[in-house]
Amino acid sequence: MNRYLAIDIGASSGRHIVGWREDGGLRTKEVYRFPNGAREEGGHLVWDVEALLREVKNGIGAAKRTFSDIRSLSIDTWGVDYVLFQGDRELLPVYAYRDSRTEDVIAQVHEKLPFSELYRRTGCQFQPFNTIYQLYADKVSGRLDKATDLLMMPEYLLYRLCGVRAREYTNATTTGMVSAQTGEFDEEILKALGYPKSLFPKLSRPGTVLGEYEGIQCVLCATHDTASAVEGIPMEGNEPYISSGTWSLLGVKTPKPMTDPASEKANYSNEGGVGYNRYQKNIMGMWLVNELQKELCPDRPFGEIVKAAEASACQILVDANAPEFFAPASMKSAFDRAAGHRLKTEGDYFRCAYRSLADSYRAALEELERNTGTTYGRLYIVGGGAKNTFLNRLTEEATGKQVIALPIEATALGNLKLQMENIYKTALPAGRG
Ligand code: LFR
Repeated sequence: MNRYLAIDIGASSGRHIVGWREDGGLRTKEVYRFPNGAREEGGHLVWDVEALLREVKNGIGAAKRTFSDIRSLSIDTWGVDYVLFQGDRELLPVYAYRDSRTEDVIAQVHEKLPFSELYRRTGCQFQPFNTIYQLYADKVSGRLDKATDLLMMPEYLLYRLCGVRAREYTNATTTGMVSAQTGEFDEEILKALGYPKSLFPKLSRPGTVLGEYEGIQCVLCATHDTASAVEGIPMEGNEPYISSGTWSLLGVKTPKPMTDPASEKANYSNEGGVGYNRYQKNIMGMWLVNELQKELCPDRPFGEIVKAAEASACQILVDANAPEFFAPASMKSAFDRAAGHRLKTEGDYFRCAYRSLADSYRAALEELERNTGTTYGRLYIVGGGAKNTFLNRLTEEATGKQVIALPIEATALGNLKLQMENIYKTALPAGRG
């Protein structure tokens, strides 16, 4: 039997899922799961990449103990974050995207390249944490001068397994520096911002076989987790989707990037897919709920939280995408401020969060339909958030669409799909070791 291992790491947890073909279908088994999160160090939010690598290896060990016939593996993670090498192997501290270090440099980037120009070139939505801004903070602080190489998070983890440094297309499109026309890094952008060209070589496509770790082939999947999620949705026709996790990514597949002024105004992104474009938008997602839970009732199971939200009569809606929710010291206070007064019960906070999310899905879908000129009947929801039947009902009511909530690990499925389709290709010499 040929089995394949998907390692899917999100900002708050990671999982190892083994998949194989059986009886004409795809069977999967989760073999390992671990928590993830940024921690504070020297006044910054950082990722502990060595700890992540240990977890990646622990999970591979668990997979091998469960199955002796694993043919290949791949890793996907959240987008935008990267490691900088200093010298051959040493890393500079690895910052997490919720760190505030880009605040002061965004205006400087836009002075050199106005956002409209960037959007026209890349189609990448404005997010204060896009790699393009993080790198400018590195430039200003002198870190970029010290950098000998750059890899995005999943590329780094794969490199540590198989010794091959590759740059993968779907995740590169989250940097805000990939040309919507050519699908490669935009040299004019690099030049205008003074980023060394040597850090941004040619991109590899999902499906490239890189090398080997303990007898298992290491493959590039669509290494941006959302790209893998979209690839993993068993969809009939082409309908909008929400990949619902820490973020809710709402979008639709389009043949090509759409970089017109209406898309820019709606702040829709164009991110790389496997043979298509993802026209999509970041919505704050379960981050709101998870942060409220941490603060209000860390020990309460989610089932009870949802029940309390259902029982509440709170009718307040807030703008779920307001920057105040991005990294507040207290999520509870952020809700109080947005509501204009203190909410009364725990249930009120969660109801407000869920209803506000559903309302932001409605608004984003309206923009999507207007900009694509297409009316859709259905909305697919995948990821952890798809299990929340209360939120699914609110979403159906708010959007008027038929919600098809699939409680599947779509990201892992997409990751596995690319491996299964490409494992028989010969290994490519994909870069420096
Ligand atoms: C989802 C995701 C989003 C990206 C955000 C930050 O996990 O990858 O697509 O905008 O994380 O990287």
